[in-house]
Amino acid sequence: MADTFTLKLLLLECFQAQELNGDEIYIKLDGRVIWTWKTHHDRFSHDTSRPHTIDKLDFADARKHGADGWQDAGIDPQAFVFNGLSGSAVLEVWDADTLTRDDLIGRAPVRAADGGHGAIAVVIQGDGAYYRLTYEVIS
Ligand SMILES: [Ca+2]
Repeated sequence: MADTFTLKLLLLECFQAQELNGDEIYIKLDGRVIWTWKTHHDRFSHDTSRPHTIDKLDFADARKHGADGWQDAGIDPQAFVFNGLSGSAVLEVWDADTLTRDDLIGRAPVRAADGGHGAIAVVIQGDGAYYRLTYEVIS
């Protein structure tokens, strides 16, 4: 089949959180939530001195980085490998808010043509937040 590809999520890094207590991040692929802070109780922040905050989530090696260094993230790397995508896909990084509408921090379009380029890192930036999402496309 032409133009089908596999997306492998590798890493999400926070360089500037939007909120003081850390961002309640969730990630969507084509509108479907594929990872959420709700399940893992980790907020993202550049300042990991705050409780339950991480600045890196390594999907490929199932580990997260916080004040105590790298730790087991309790995830299955295979859950972040998406086979049989066709045409193009969109990754979105959101911050959940209790009292106001959730914020879309940014999005990354993923295409079959990205295949074979190794790890691709995109800046996810918006609403004062600055993240980097790294993934690989295999086509
Ligand atoms: Ca929030």
